[in-house]
Amino acid sequence: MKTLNVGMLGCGFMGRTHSNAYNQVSHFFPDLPFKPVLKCCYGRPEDIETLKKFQKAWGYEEIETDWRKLITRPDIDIVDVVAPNFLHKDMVIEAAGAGKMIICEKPFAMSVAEAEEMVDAVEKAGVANMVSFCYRRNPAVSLFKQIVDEGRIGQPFHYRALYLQDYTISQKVPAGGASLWRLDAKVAGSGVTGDLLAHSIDAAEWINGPIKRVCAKTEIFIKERKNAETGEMVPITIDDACMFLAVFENGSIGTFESSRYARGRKNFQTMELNGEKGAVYFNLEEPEYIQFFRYADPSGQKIEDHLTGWQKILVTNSEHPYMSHYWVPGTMIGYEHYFINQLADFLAGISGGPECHPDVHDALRVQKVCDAVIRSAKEEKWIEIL
Ligand code: SOE
Repeated sequence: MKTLNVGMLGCGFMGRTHSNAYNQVSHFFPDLPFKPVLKCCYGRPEDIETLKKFQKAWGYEEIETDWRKLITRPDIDIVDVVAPNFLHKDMVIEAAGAGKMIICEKPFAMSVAEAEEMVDAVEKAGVANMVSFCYRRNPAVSLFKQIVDEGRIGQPFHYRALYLQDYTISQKVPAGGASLWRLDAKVAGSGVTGDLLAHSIDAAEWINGPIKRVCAKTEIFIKERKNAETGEMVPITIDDACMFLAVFENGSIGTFESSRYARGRKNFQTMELNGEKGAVYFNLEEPEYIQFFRYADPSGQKIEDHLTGWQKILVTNSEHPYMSHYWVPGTMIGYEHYFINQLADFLAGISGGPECHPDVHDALRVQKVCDAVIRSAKEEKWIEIL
């Protein structure tokens, strides 16, 4: 087994999910020819105590408070970008320039212009890359895609996605700072559109093909918050909620809704596709199930009769995506395994296996839809995705 040294750029929530994946991947995917080594992790000098705790918790050999130094170290093979969004562009471009393999968290960039620069740099460098849209690697979501690819839905008519949370309802929640940078437009780029709908858009385009045009409405419910670092009241400019209509290239139409004000919803993500021959539904609150309605078989022969209903399929059998790598049928895996699965796909890709997606090109597509959504809401009109 060849070792691959990882440089982790960030030590927050995503730093933890990615570090866990590097530690676990060889246990569950022992046939991969690579073994990741957690070589060095980066955090800001002002976060040194957090960084040291992070190092200890996940087993990094070293720490670094200058990310540029970490990227240019000759012993680093993979640069993993899990820092706040505004840093992605420079980190990815410098990592590409240094010839490193790149894994980058979503949203890939703050804008299409940034994403295009990043794609150019990665293309020029010809380095292996993956953008982390982790929900694709939930086995039930992968099975959703498989059902569609097997022709079991037929002509698609409706795609419907929700992504709802409720953690910003209180006026007392501050903006900015280490844990709430997602509310600060300069750091996050956008609100729920880049943070949550990017996941829904990635899944939708993966499953149902490219989105052609969108028409959106966004809202900011609390217009001012205290900045966590300065204590001053600051205007809030990121979208707290966003709804948009979409037209797909395959002729189907979609609705997407996201909010951080959906009381009772913590990380509620659903997707449904209704077609001529069948329909599929996924709900992240029951992450090991997929629901499937069969009207006709792939040849078009009608199956529906007086006993037909929605089938609730427990996606834990060894023939289901990824599940042969885990426990026995009927036992569950969790959120952290989506990151292990995506890392396994990345490592398989660099070992001559199937090309790993989503890559920077797929992420640029998602960024184009996100930017069009924000623009559509601002200009109150339909926007074409070019
Ligand atoms: C916070 O809103 C967050 O952690 C997102 O940044 C993730 O992408 C999402 O999957 C869970 O919620």
